[in-house]
Amino acid sequence: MSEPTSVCVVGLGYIGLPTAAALATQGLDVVGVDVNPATVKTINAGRAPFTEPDLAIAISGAVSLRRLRARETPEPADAFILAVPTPFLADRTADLSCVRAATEAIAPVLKADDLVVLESTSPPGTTVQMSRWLAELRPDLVWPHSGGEQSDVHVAHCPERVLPGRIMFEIVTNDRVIGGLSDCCARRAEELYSTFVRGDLLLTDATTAELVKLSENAYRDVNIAFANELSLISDHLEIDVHEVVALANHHPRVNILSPGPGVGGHCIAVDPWFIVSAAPEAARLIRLAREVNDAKPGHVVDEVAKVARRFRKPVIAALGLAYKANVGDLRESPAVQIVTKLIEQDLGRVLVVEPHVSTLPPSLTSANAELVSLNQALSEADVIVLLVDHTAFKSVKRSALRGKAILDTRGLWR
Ligand code: SAJ
Repeated sequence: MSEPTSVCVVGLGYIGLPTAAALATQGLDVVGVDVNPATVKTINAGRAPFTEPDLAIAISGAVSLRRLRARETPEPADAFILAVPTPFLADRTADLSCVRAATEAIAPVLKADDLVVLESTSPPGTTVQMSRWLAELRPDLVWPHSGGEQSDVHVAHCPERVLPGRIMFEIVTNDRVIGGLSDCCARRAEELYSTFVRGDLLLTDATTAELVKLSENAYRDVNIAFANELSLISDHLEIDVHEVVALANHHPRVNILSPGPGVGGHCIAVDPWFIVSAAPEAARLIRLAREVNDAKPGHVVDEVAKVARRFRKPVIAALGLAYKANVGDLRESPAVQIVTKLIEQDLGRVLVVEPHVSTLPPSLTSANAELVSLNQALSEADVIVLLVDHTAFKSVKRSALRGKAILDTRGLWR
């Protein structure tokens, strides 16, 4: 057994690329693989294909030192990390087609003593499934789901847990859970991650690691659902939920999260469903939390419509489109859903302010939403609905809001 010196990272998105950069920064020889030729070209030019603090500088350094190169197909390496998307299907079960495609891509270049780590957030049992798929493709090698400690190739799950906006910091400092298909698999993965992680590496089995990751996001979802349910109750009672939460949080053992317009992003709004589909009868609270959070954008639209009816031809300004504060990521964003529904309801002209993007997504452009500056929105709007607590919105002067109907879904202007 020897420490890995070369790593092939499959999937160069929000997790794979920072991981590749972190490994390369520690002096490992890293090849990153992505099916998107534009991503490969951008990285090989020393640039980052998306915005994340400190990523661009890490990529440019790693590429210029020839520690990191991007390719469209995998190359032989000591270790393989799969960081591909695992979205959900229409029935809310996991779509594992990218994991399957990644296993098919790496299978031809695998050899005895290699390590394969699945980082993608996955339903319980996926790492074993991945090992079975690899065994079908490479029957010449012994795999740990059947060969145990004696396997030729080592297979483990090491779920990512970094927070967008802090990825480059957390990827190094967070503790990591490593689930091996055997003890030996877990220890081999530990060796790989110890090259760049300064947090603790906690070893377990693969299915436990899979459920740990899903539980982390479901825990947050359930707690946000509690806050969002309180906001519905407070609206009903015509009191300010943000004041309720702030005052309740003065209790030494209470820490309610922040209510908002809904839960977005590609993790917290998705992962709890993997638990629900693994144990539908048992996962009652987790399912209900998802339903509460998914219903929140509709409630915000109803509230805006109520207020807009006070004006003859209202101009409605939506502040923020991103799924959360200070990022430009619009994936699964409740703000996008809300703006789309406001336009569909034809309540009036809809202005959108999103300082973190330069263009609106095509669905909103074709629906006639207008991307405007904060100043234009503040001067033209009758109704202002604050959807994202971007720092840029915090400093809006109270005088600029005078005379307008305000719906502050995040409590930023309390
Ligand atoms: N939100 C609220 N109220 C809150 C906190 C969040 O409404 O009090 C909303 C946000 O506005 C956003 C959504 O929830 O729409 C999710 O935001 P987030 O900051 O809670 O989480 P993500 O999706 O950016 O990242 C999460 C993190 N998981 C946990 O904190 C348990 C991150 O550590 C994971 O690595 C990431 O999911 C992932 O990739 O799984």
